[in-house]
Amino acid sequence: MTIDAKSHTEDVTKTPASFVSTWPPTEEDLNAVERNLKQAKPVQQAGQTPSAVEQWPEWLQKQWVASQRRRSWLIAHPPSFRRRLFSPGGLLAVSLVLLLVLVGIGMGASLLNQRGSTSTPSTSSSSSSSGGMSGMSSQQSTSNVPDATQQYGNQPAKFVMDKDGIKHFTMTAQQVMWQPVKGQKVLAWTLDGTVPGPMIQATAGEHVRITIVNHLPEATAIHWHGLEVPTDNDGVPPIGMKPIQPGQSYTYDFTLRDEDAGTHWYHSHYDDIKQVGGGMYGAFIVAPRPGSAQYQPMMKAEHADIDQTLFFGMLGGYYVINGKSFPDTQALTVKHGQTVHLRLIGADVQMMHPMHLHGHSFQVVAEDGHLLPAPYTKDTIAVAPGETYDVTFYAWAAPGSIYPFHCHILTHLMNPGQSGGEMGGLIMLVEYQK
Ligand SMILES: [Cu+2]
Repeated sequence: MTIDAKSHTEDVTKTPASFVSTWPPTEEDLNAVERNLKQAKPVQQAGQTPSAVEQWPEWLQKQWVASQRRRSWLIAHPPSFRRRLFSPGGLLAVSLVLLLVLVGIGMGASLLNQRGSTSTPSTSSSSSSSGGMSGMSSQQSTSNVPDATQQYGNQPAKFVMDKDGIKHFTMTAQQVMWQPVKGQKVLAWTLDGTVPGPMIQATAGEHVRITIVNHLPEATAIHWHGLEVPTDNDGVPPIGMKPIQPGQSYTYDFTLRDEDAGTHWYHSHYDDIKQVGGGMYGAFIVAPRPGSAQYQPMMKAEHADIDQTLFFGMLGGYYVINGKSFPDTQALTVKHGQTVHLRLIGADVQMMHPMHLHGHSFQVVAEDGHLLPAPYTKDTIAVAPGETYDVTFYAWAAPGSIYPFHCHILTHLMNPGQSGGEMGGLIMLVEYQK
């Protein structure tokens, strides 16, 4: 308190005045001071501020003025008014007014909610621009964002062979308007214009270069999730690299180790909630090197007639498998007697998705790309953000059979604007050819 007093004292005292009993002075102290002043110097009552008060430290004078103002308010609002206000009748009147106001606010809010939940996402306005975390990212006008030219992602990543014989991939970070379901466009943050981005396929032991060209309106960086690369290639600015600014490009350069064989992925590691939640990820599949310790076991465990990569996440308020919501998710077409290898990847920024396959059990053969010493059998597997699972199953059923593969958090089986009776979100169908 003395520090406080000092900082406010300009010219008079640096210590508490003797006429106050507590420090800082209470209202009672100030009243007592005022009474003393009245008794001692009646002449000065006519003045605005008694001269004794003028000699006080400035902060004490302010308190005195404040107490004077409070007193004049009390005079303007006599006790009878307050007594009426706090009488049973007065309280009843006040509570009635409050009740009416609250009911009014509640009705307004529920009207707004209704409007929000029944409207479908706008096809071109900023309301569709909030990415997977609606409300968390800043709004952006999407009028200049081009429509996606491809309907599906997971296409093989393009590469050239550099003069030194090294495989060199190039991907362009760009925004597109993407349709999770036909007719509904959402703003997507992509690599090469698709959700998921291109699939990088390489073999352990290979040296790769990957150039990211940034055509986004903000900086970015790509992280190689699950690969044991040097820190300056890990893609988490400011560690090891600076963010790739709009208009700039950056080339990652690393060698895949034998231990990197398996199902991995890449994703943005800059403004991640917006960029990963907006679709900026893709598969990084590393085949085992022939002759390595991983080769025989992996080829045996993951051998299948069908090899499919599935990303689970959210995009612009939609629950998506490979960027699409049911009924627009791509069906998995199988023939009776085939074996199927699914690479499941958790690309959601906050939720895990327990994926359940109807009519079949599957073998979990690898987790986070690494082969399990002993596969285990399940029909539901929770894919948490960041995880990958390799599962295989035998297509035993009769030609023409159809089985759903879906998230078992049932609120994830709806698209914005759908009611409980409709199906959407994280469902895809396994369809047997006839
Ligand atoms: Cu889910």
